[in-house]
Amino acid sequence: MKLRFSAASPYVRKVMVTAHEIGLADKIEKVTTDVWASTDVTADNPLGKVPALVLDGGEVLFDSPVICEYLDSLNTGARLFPPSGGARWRALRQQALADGIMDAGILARLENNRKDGEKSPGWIQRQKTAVARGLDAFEQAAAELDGPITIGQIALGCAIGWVNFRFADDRVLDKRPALAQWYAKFSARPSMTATEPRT
Ligand SMILES: N[C@@H](CCC(=O)N[C@@H](CS)C(=O)NCC(=O)O)C(=O)O
Repeated sequence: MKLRFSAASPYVRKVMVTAHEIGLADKIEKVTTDVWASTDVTADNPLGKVPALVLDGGEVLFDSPVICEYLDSLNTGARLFPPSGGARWRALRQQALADGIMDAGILARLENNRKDGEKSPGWIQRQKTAVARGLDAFEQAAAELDGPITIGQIALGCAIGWVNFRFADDRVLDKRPALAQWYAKFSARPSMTATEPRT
């Protein structure tokens, strides 16, 4: 399998953490792709985004929730996507919220990178407030993070890791003690230490 890869992308990291957790990381060939310069990523993903996973038969999967669920279908151990019931909807909701934190954080960062005079402080604030509310929701429901690892926890670990990487000065865990405690443990997993974000 070939993965359109960026070492800074939290969505790509979700895929790689998932692959490590189920022992498939060495089956994935990384194709490093700069989405802002690439001329051929759209051949694999019409949206021009990473991650995209090219299967051995040539079929392409995107985006990160679809790729992670595909990898989990190859998993011979305990499922990262609980198959049914309340556990499934909880994990999917957690994944949606964590992915939304990434989405809002990236929108804030892209806007902030625009030239002075072109950027909208109000838009940046709106997105950063969404990040903060998302993290607050996880803080309030931190007890739900106990239990076997799921895609919800993986997505949250990657979201927090990315926010810490790109917005280190915000120190988002300082005022969220339950989340800080959970993240200290989760980020020590080999799947997380092997995939730390890099520019
Ligand atoms: N919903 C997608 C989001 C993927 C995404 O936004 N990736 C970023 C890199 S972190 C990207 O490729 N951006 C390029 C663009 O927006 O044109 C997923 O979960 O995979």
